[in-house]
Amino acid sequence: MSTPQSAYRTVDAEGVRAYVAKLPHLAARLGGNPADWTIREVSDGNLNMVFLAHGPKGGLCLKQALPHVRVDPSWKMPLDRTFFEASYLREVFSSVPDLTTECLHFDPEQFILIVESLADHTVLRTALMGGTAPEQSAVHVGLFVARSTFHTSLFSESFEKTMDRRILFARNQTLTRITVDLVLTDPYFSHPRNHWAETELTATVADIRANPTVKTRVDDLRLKFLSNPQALLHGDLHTGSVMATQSDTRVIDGEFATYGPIGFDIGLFMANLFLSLFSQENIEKKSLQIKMIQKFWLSFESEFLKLWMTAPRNPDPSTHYYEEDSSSKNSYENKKNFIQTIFQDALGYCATEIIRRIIGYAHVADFSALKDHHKIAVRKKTALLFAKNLLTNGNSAETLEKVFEIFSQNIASNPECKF
Ligand code: SR1
Ligand code: MG
Repeated sequence: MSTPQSAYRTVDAEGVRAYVAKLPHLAARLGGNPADWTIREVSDGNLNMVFLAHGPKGGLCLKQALPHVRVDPSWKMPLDRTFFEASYLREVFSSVPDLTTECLHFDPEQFILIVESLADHTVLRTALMGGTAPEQSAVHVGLFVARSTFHTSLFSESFEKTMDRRILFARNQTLTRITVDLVLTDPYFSHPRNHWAETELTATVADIRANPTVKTRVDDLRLKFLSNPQALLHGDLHTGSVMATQSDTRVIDGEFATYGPIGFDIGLFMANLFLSLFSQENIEKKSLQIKMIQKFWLSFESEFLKLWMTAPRNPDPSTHYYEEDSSSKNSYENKKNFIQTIFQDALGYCATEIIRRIIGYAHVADFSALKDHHKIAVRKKTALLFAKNLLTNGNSAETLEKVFEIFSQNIASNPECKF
Protein backbone atom coordinates (compact mmCIF):
# COMPACT_ATOMS: atom_id res chain seq x y z
CA MET A 1 0.00 0.00 0.00
CA SER A 2 1.04 3.60 -0.58
CA THR A 3 2.87 5.78 1.87
CA PRO A 4 2.34 9.54 2.22
CA GLN A 5 5.36 10.02 -0.11
CA SER A 6 3.63 8.28 -3.03
CA ALA A 7 0.75 9.48 -5.24
CA TYR A 8 -1.36 10.14 -2.16
CA ARG A 9 -2.71 13.70 -1.85
CA THR A 10 -5.29 14.99 0.59
CA VAL A 11 -8.37 16.29 -1.21
CA ASP A 12 -10.39 19.41 -0.46
CA ALA A 13 -13.96 20.14 -1.57
CA GLU A 14 -12.86 21.02 -5.13
CA GLY A 15 -10.67 17.92 -5.16
CA VAL A 16 -13.73 15.84 -4.26
CA ARG A 17 -15.66 17.34 -7.19
CA ALA A 18 -12.86 16.51 -9.64
CA TYR A 19 -12.32 13.06 -8.13
CA VAL A 20 -15.96 11.97 -8.33
CA ALA A 21 -16.39 13.51 -11.80
CA LYS A 22 -13.77 11.02 -13.10
CA LEU A 23 -15.76 8.02 -11.81
CA PRO A 24 -18.73 7.62 -14.22
CA HIS A 25 -20.74 5.18 -12.08
CA LEU A 26 -20.52 7.50 -9.05
CA ALA A 27 -21.00 10.72 -11.02
CA ALA A 28 -24.19 9.16 -12.41
CA ARG A 29 -25.48 8.68 -8.87
CA LEU A 30 -25.19 12.43 -8.31
CA GLY A 31 -26.56 13.35 -11.74
CA GLY A 32 -26.34 16.75 -13.44
CA ASN A 33 -23.09 18.60 -14.05
CA PRO A 34 -20.14 18.36 -11.66
CA ALA A 35 -19.98 22.16 -11.56
CA ASP A 36 -23.46 22.18 -10.01
CA TRP A 37 -22.80 19.61 -7.29
CA THR A 38 -22.81 20.81 -3.71
CA ILE A 39 -19.77 19.63 -1.79
CA ARG A 40 -19.39 20.20 1.97
CA GLU A 41 -16.79 19.09 4.43
CA VAL A 42 -18.48 17.46 7.43
CA SER A 43 -15.47 15.93 9.26
CA ASP A 44 -16.64 15.16 12.77
CA GLY A 45 -14.69 12.15 14.10
CA ASN A 46 -11.17 12.18 15.48
CA LEU A 47 -9.35 10.56 12.57
CA ASN A 48 -10.46 11.36 9.01
CA MET A 49 -11.67 13.95 6.52
CA VAL A 50 -15.29 13.48 5.43
CA PHE A 51 -17.17 15.24 2.61
CA LEU A 52 -20.75 15.05 1.39
CA ALA A 53 -21.39 15.52 -2.32
CA HIS A 54 -24.91 16.13 -3.60
CA GLY A 55 -26.33 16.45 -7.07
CA PRO A 56 -29.85 16.45 -8.52
CA LYS A 57 -30.14 12.64 -8.38
CA GLY A 58 -28.50 11.73 -5.09
CA GLY A 59 -25.64 12.03 -2.65
CA LEU A 60 -22.33 10.44 -1.76
CA CYS A 61 -20.09 10.48 1.29
CA LEU A 62 -16.33 10.52 0.68
CA LYS A 63 -13.93 9.71 3.49
CA GLN A 64 -10.16 10.07 3.27
CA ALA A 65 -7.55 8.97 5.80
CA LEU A 66 -4.94 11.55 6.79
CA PRO A 67 -1.34 10.65 7.66
CA HIS A 68 -2.13 11.74 11.21
CA VAL A 69 -5.00 11.92 13.68
CA ARG A 70 -7.28 14.67 12.27
CA VAL A 71 -7.73 16.35 15.63
CA ASP A 72 -4.02 16.05 16.54
CA PRO A 73 -1.64 16.46 13.57
CA SER A 74 1.34 15.64 15.81
CA TRP A 75 -0.03 12.10 16.24
CA LYS A 76 1.25 10.45 13.02
CA MET A 77 -0.61 7.49 11.66
CA PRO A 78 -0.50 5.17 8.62
CA LEU A 79 -3.26 5.61 6.06
CA ASP A 80 -4.62 2.08 5.92
CA ARG A 81 -7.65 2.64 8.16
CA THR A 82 -9.97 3.34 5.20
CA PHE A 83 -8.81 0.03 3.70
CA PHE A 84 -10.01 -1.78 6.84
CA GLU A 85 -13.25 0.17 6.88
CA ALA A 86 -13.88 -0.75 3.23
CA SER A 87 -12.98 -4.38 4.00
CA TYR A 88 -15.33 -4.42 6.99
CA LEU A 89 -18.21 -3.13 4.87
CA ARG A 90 -17.47 -5.71 2.19
CA GLU A 91 -17.53 -8.51 4.79
CA VAL A 92 -20.68 -7.55 6.67
CA PHE A 93 -22.81 -5.72 4.10
CA SER A 94 -24.61 -8.83 2.84
CA SER A 95 -25.72 -9.62 6.42
CA VAL A 96 -26.83 -6.08 7.30
CA PRO A 97 -27.68 -4.32 3.99
CA ASP A 98 -30.34 -2.07 5.55
CA LEU A 99 -28.35 -1.30 8.70
CA THR A 100 -25.10 0.08 7.26
CA THR A 101 -23.86 1.54 3.97
CA GLU A 102 -22.41 -0.26 0.98
CA CYS A 103 -18.79 0.35 0.01
CA LEU A 104 -19.24 1.93 -3.43
CA HIS A 105 -15.58 2.68 -4.05
CA PHE A 106 -12.20 2.27 -2.36
CA ASP A 107 -9.01 3.80 -3.69
CA PRO A 108 -5.89 2.10 -2.28
CA GLU A 109 -3.61 4.98 -3.41
CA GLN A 110 -5.60 7.91 -2.07
CA PHE A 111 -7.13 5.93 0.80
CA ILE A 112 -10.53 7.26 -0.20
CA LEU A 113 -13.69 5.37 0.66
CA ILE A 114 -17.04 6.32 -0.86
CA VAL A 115 -20.43 5.27 0.47
CA GLU A 116 -23.95 6.65 0.05
CA SER A 117 -24.68 9.96 1.77
CA LEU A 118 -26.78 9.82 4.92
CA ALA A 119 -27.56 13.53 4.84
CA ASP A 120 -31.13 12.90 6.07
CA HIS A 121 -29.84 11.07 9.14
CA THR A 122 -28.64 12.51 12.46
CA VAL A 123 -25.70 11.22 14.49
CA LEU A 124 -27.31 9.24 17.32
CA ARG A 125 -25.23 11.02 20.00
CA THR A 126 -26.52 14.39 18.73
CA ALA A 127 -30.09 13.08 18.71
CA LEU A 128 -29.70 11.76 22.26
CA MET A 129 -28.36 15.12 23.41
CA GLY A 130 -31.29 16.88 21.77
CA GLY A 131 -33.83 14.44 23.23
CA THR A 132 -34.95 13.33 19.78
CA ALA A 133 -33.28 9.91 19.53
CA PRO A 134 -35.58 7.28 18.06
CA GLU A 135 -35.99 4.48 20.62
CA GLN A 136 -36.18 1.98 17.78
CA SER A 137 -32.61 2.76 16.72
CA ALA A 138 -31.43 0.68 19.70
CA VAL A 139 -33.36 -2.32 18.35
CA HIS A 140 -31.72 -1.80 14.96
CA VAL A 141 -28.22 -1.61 16.43
CA GLY A 142 -28.95 -4.83 18.35
CA LEU A 143 -29.89 -6.50 15.05
CA PHE A 144 -26.76 -5.08 13.44
CA VAL A 145 -24.47 -6.54 16.12
CA ALA A 146 -26.24 -9.92 16.12
CA ARG A 147 -26.15 -10.33 12.34
CA SER A 148 -22.67 -8.93 11.70
CA THR A 149 -21.07 -10.99 14.45
CA PHE A 150 -23.02 -14.23 13.94
CA HIS A 151 -22.28 -14.36 10.23
CA THR A 152 -18.55 -13.79 10.73
CA SER A 153 -18.23 -16.29 13.58
CA LEU A 154 -17.39 -19.98 13.74
CA PHE A 155 -21.08 -20.63 14.46
CA SER A 156 -21.91 -19.72 10.91
CA GLU A 157 -18.94 -20.66 8.76
CA SER A 158 -16.03 -23.06 8.36
CA PHE A 159 -12.94 -22.25 10.36
CA GLU A 160 -11.00 -21.85 7.08
CA LYS A 161 -13.21 -18.93 5.99
CA THR A 162 -13.09 -17.40 9.44
CA MET A 163 -9.31 -17.79 9.61
CA ASP A 164 -8.92 -15.98 6.26
CA ARG A 165 -10.83 -13.02 7.66
CA ARG A 166 -8.85 -13.13 10.87
CA ILE A 167 -5.64 -12.95 8.83
CA LEU A 168 -6.93 -9.88 6.98
CA PHE A 169 -8.14 -7.97 10.03
CA ALA A 170 -5.16 -8.97 12.17
CA ARG A 171 -3.29 -6.38 10.05
CA ASN A 172 -5.46 -3.60 11.48
CA GLN A 173 -2.86 -3.14 14.15
CA THR A 174 -2.67 0.65 14.29
CA LEU A 175 -6.29 1.05 15.30
CA THR A 176 -6.29 -2.06 17.47
CA ARG A 177 -3.34 -0.53 19.32
CA ILE A 178 -5.42 2.62 19.88
CA THR A 179 -8.22 0.57 21.43
CA VAL A 180 -5.87 -1.49 23.58
CA ASP A 181 -4.17 1.67 24.85
CA LEU A 182 -7.01 4.16 25.08
CA VAL A 183 -9.81 1.87 26.26
CA LEU A 184 -8.11 -0.98 28.05
CA THR A 185 -4.79 0.31 29.44
CA ASP A 186 -4.07 4.05 29.80
CA PRO A 187 -6.94 4.99 32.15
CA TYR A 188 -5.58 2.62 34.80
CA PHE A 189 -2.18 4.34 34.90
CA SER A 190 -0.83 7.84 34.93
CA HIS A 191 -0.46 8.66 31.23
CA PRO A 192 -0.19 12.01 29.38
CA ARG A 193 -3.18 11.11 27.18
CA ASN A 194 -5.46 10.93 30.24
CA HIS A 195 -7.13 14.12 31.40
CA TRP A 196 -10.13 15.43 33.28
CA ALA A 197 -11.07 19.00 34.05
CA GLU A 198 -13.04 18.23 37.23
CA THR A 199 -10.70 18.00 40.23
CA GLU A 200 -13.62 16.40 42.09
CA LEU A 201 -12.87 13.20 40.11
CA THR A 202 -9.24 12.85 41.14
CA ALA A 203 -9.82 10.84 44.32
CA THR A 204 -12.21 8.48 42.51
CA VAL A 205 -9.65 7.91 39.75
CA ALA A 206 -7.02 7.08 42.38
CA ASP A 207 -9.45 4.73 44.08
CA ILE A 208 -10.18 2.90 40.79
CA ARG A 209 -6.49 2.60 39.97
CA ALA A 210 -5.63 1.26 43.42
CA ASN A 211 -8.29 -1.44 43.36
CA PRO A 212 -6.72 -4.87 42.70
CA THR A 213 -10.05 -6.41 41.59
CA VAL A 214 -10.47 -3.66 38.99
CA LYS A 215 -6.91 -4.21 37.76
CA THR A 216 -7.37 -7.96 37.38
CA ARG A 217 -10.74 -7.59 35.66
CA VAL A 218 -9.32 -5.06 33.21
CA ASP A 219 -6.37 -7.40 32.56
CA ASP A 220 -8.89 -10.19 31.81
CA LEU A 221 -10.81 -7.92 29.46
CA ARG A 222 -7.70 -6.74 27.61
CA LEU A 223 -6.44 -10.31 27.26
CA LYS A 224 -9.83 -11.49 26.01
CA PHE A 225 -10.05 -8.60 23.55
CA LEU A 226 -6.71 -9.66 22.03
CA SER A 227 -7.00 -13.41 22.28
CA ASN A 228 -10.63 -14.43 21.85
CA PRO A 229 -11.50 -13.88 18.19
CA GLN A 230 -15.18 -14.88 18.35
CA ALA A 231 -16.37 -12.69 15.48
CA LEU A 232 -15.56 -9.70 13.31
CA LEU A 233 -16.25 -6.63 15.47
CA HIS A 234 -17.10 -3.10 14.41
CA GLY A 235 -14.59 -2.15 17.09
CA ASP A 236 -15.78 1.42 17.86
CA LEU A 237 -19.54 1.15 18.27
CA HIS A 238 -20.28 4.35 20.18
CA THR A 239 -23.31 6.54 19.55
CA GLY A 240 -21.26 8.70 17.16
CA SER A 241 -20.91 5.63 14.91
CA VAL A 242 -24.67 5.39 14.41
CA MET A 243 -26.82 7.61 12.18
CA ALA A 244 -30.57 7.53 12.42
CA THR A 245 -33.85 8.94 11.20
CA GLN A 246 -37.09 8.12 13.02
CA SER A 247 -37.38 4.90 11.02
CA ASP A 248 -33.94 4.07 9.64
CA THR A 249 -30.64 3.33 11.38
CA ARG A 250 -27.16 2.93 9.88
CA VAL A 251 -23.97 1.88 11.60
CA ILE A 252 -20.98 3.68 10.10
CA ASP A 253 -17.22 4.07 10.68
CA GLY A 254 -16.07 0.44 10.88
CA GLU A 255 -12.38 1.34 10.59
CA PHE A 256 -11.53 -0.25 13.96
CA ALA A 257 -12.76 -3.63 12.72
CA THR A 258 -10.96 -6.58 14.23
CA TYR A 259 -11.71 -10.12 15.40
CA GLY A 260 -12.54 -10.18 19.08
CA PRO A 261 -15.13 -11.03 21.73
CA ILE A 262 -18.71 -10.18 20.69
CA GLY A 263 -19.33 -8.50 24.05
CA PHE A 264 -16.92 -5.71 23.04
CA ASP A 265 -19.28 -4.17 20.47
CA ILE A 266 -22.22 -4.62 22.84
CA GLY A 267 -20.40 -3.13 25.80
CA LEU A 268 -19.29 -0.03 23.90
CA PHE A 269 -22.77 0.77 22.67
CA MET A 270 -24.31 0.18 26.11
CA ALA A 271 -21.64 2.39 27.71
CA ASN A 272 -22.41 5.29 25.41
CA LEU A 273 -26.13 4.98 26.20
CA PHE A 274 -25.24 4.98 29.92
CA LEU A 275 -23.04 8.06 29.41
CA SER A 276 -25.99 9.76 27.73
CA LEU A 277 -28.20 8.69 30.66
CA PHE A 278 -25.76 10.07 33.25
CA SER A 279 -25.70 13.35 31.38
CA GLN A 280 -29.50 13.84 31.42
CA GLU A 281 -30.79 16.75 33.49
CA ASN A 282 -33.35 14.41 35.06
CA ILE A 283 -32.53 10.75 35.42
CA GLU A 284 -35.73 8.75 35.80
CA LYS A 285 -36.65 5.08 35.68
CA LYS A 286 -38.54 5.74 32.45
CA SER A 287 -35.62 7.51 30.80
CA LEU A 288 -35.30 6.94 27.06
CA GLN A 289 -31.74 5.67 27.51
CA ILE A 290 -32.85 2.94 29.94
CA LYS A 291 -35.44 1.73 27.46
CA MET A 292 -32.84 1.84 24.68
CA ILE A 293 -30.32 -0.22 26.67
CA GLN A 294 -33.01 -2.83 27.39
CA LYS A 295 -34.24 -2.91 23.81
CA PHE A 296 -30.69 -3.07 22.44
CA TRP A 297 -29.72 -6.10 24.52
CA LEU A 298 -33.03 -7.94 23.95
CA SER A 299 -32.78 -7.30 20.23
CA PHE A 300 -29.21 -8.63 20.10
CA GLU A 301 -29.96 -11.66 22.28
CA SER A 302 -33.10 -12.78 20.49
CA GLU A 303 -31.69 -12.22 16.99
CA PHE A 304 -28.39 -13.98 17.72
CA LEU A 305 -30.22 -16.94 19.26
CA LYS A 306 -32.70 -17.07 16.38
CA LEU A 307 -29.89 -17.08 13.81
CA TRP A 308 -28.05 -19.78 15.73
CA MET A 309 -31.13 -22.01 16.15
CA THR A 310 -32.43 -21.64 12.63
CA ALA A 311 -29.37 -21.19 10.38
CA PRO A 312 -29.06 -23.95 7.74
CA ARG A 313 -27.16 -26.83 9.31
CA ASN A 314 -23.65 -27.06 7.90
CA PRO A 315 -22.79 -30.71 7.08
CA ASP A 316 -19.35 -30.17 8.66
CA PRO A 317 -19.82 -31.27 12.31
CA SER A 318 -16.91 -29.06 13.40
CA THR A 319 -19.22 -26.09 12.84
CA HIS A 320 -21.72 -27.36 15.43
CA TYR A 321 -21.38 -25.79 18.87
CA TYR A 322 -23.30 -26.08 22.13
CA GLU A 323 -25.79 -28.70 21.15
CA GLU A 324 -27.06 -31.51 23.38
CA ASP A 325 -24.67 -32.49 26.16
CA SER A 326 -24.34 -35.29 28.72
CA SER A 327 -26.36 -33.38 31.30
CA SER A 328 -29.17 -33.47 28.71
CA LYS A 329 -29.36 -29.75 28.47
CA ASN A 330 -30.87 -28.94 25.12
CA SER A 331 -29.31 -26.91 22.36
CA TYR A 332 -31.39 -23.85 23.24
CA GLU A 333 -30.24 -23.82 26.88
CA ASN A 334 -26.60 -24.38 25.95
CA LYS A 335 -26.66 -21.58 23.44
CA LYS A 336 -28.37 -19.30 25.97
CA ASN A 337 -25.55 -20.11 28.40
CA PHE A 338 -22.99 -19.04 25.82
CA ILE A 339 -24.88 -15.81 25.18
CA GLN A 340 -24.78 -15.19 28.94
CA THR A 341 -20.96 -15.16 28.69
CA ILE A 342 -21.30 -12.48 25.99
CA PHE A 343 -23.44 -10.48 28.42
CA GLN A 344 -20.81 -10.71 31.15
CA ASP A 345 -18.08 -9.62 28.72
CA ALA A 346 -20.29 -6.75 27.58
CA LEU A 347 -20.68 -5.42 31.12
CA GLY A 348 -16.91 -5.42 31.53
CA TYR A 349 -16.27 -3.59 28.26
CA CYS A 350 -19.14 -1.23 29.06
CA ALA A 351 -17.37 -0.27 32.29
CA THR A 352 -14.01 0.31 30.59
CA GLU A 353 -15.64 2.47 27.91
CA ILE A 354 -17.42 4.61 30.52
CA ILE A 355 -14.14 5.12 32.36
CA ARG A 356 -12.08 5.99 29.27
CA ARG A 357 -14.67 8.48 27.98
CA ILE A 358 -14.44 10.38 31.29
CA ILE A 359 -10.78 10.24 32.25
CA GLY A 360 -8.93 9.01 29.14
CA TYR A 361 -8.44 10.30 25.59
CA ALA A 362 -11.50 11.23 23.46
CA HIS A 363 -14.17 12.31 25.93
CA VAL A 364 -17.83 12.34 24.93
CA ALA A 365 -19.75 15.55 24.31
CA ASP A 366 -22.86 14.40 26.18
CA PHE A 367 -22.03 15.93 29.58
CA SER A 368 -21.53 19.41 28.10
CA ALA A 369 -25.34 19.73 27.89
CA LEU A 370 -25.46 19.98 31.70
CA LYS A 371 -23.54 23.29 31.58
CA ASP A 372 -22.95 23.62 35.34
CA HIS A 373 -19.42 22.51 36.30
CA HIS A 374 -20.38 21.03 39.66
CA LYS A 375 -23.29 19.09 38.20
CA ILE A 376 -21.04 17.69 35.48
CA ALA A 377 -18.48 16.63 38.10
CA VAL A 378 -21.14 14.89 40.22
CA ARG A 379 -22.53 13.01 37.25
CA LYS A 380 -19.12 11.96 35.98
CA LYS A 381 -18.10 10.77 39.44
CA THR A 382 -21.30 8.75 39.77
CA ALA A 383 -20.68 7.22 36.33
CA LEU A 384 -17.12 6.29 37.33
CA LEU A 385 -18.37 4.62 40.52
CA PHE A 386 -21.03 2.75 38.56
CA ALA A 387 -18.33 1.49 36.16
CA LYS A 388 -16.15 0.48 39.09
CA ASN A 389 -19.08 -1.50 40.55
CA LEU A 390 -19.54 -3.31 37.23
CA LEU A 391 -15.84 -4.24 37.24
CA THR A 392 -15.79 -5.47 40.84
CA ASN A 393 -19.07 -7.36 41.14
CA GLY A 394 -17.76 -10.59 39.62
CA ASN A 395 -20.54 -12.08 37.49
CA SER A 396 -23.27 -11.30 40.00
CA ALA A 397 -25.03 -8.91 37.62
CA GLU A 398 -26.65 -11.71 35.66
CA THR A 399 -29.41 -9.69 34.10
CA LEU A 400 -30.04 -6.14 32.97
CA GLU A 401 -32.49 -5.79 35.89
CA LYS A 402 -29.56 -6.42 38.23
CA VAL A 403 -27.42 -3.93 36.31
CA PHE A 404 -30.13 -1.28 36.73
CA GLU A 405 -30.30 -2.10 40.46
CA ILE A 406 -26.58 -1.33 40.69
CA PHE A 407 -27.20 1.82 38.68
CA SER A 408 -30.05 2.88 41.02
CA GLN A 409 -27.86 2.30 44.07
CA ASN A 410 -25.15 4.48 42.56
CA ILE A 411 -27.62 7.23 41.82
CA ALA A 412 -29.22 6.91 45.27
CA SER A 413 -25.87 7.07 47.05
CA ASN A 414 -25.37 10.44 45.47
CA PRO A 415 -28.09 12.83 46.66
CA GLU A 416 -27.27 15.28 43.88
CA CYS A 417 -28.47 12.79 41.26
CA LYS A 418 -32.20 12.13 41.13
CA PHE A 419 -33.86 8.77 40.40
C1 SR1 B 1 -6.99 8.71 18.28
S1 SR1 B 1 -8.54 8.05 18.00
C2 SR1 B 1 -9.43 8.33 19.47
C3 SR1 B 1 -10.74 7.65 19.51
O1 SR1 B 1 -11.54 8.07 18.42
C4 SR1 B 1 -12.16 6.95 17.81
O2 SR1 B 1 -13.50 7.20 17.51
C5 SR1 B 1 -12.02 5.82 18.80
O3 SR1 B 1 -13.04 5.81 19.76
C6 SR1 B 1 -10.70 6.14 19.40
O4 SR1 B 1 -10.50 5.50 20.63
MG1 MG C 1 -15.16 6.84 14.22
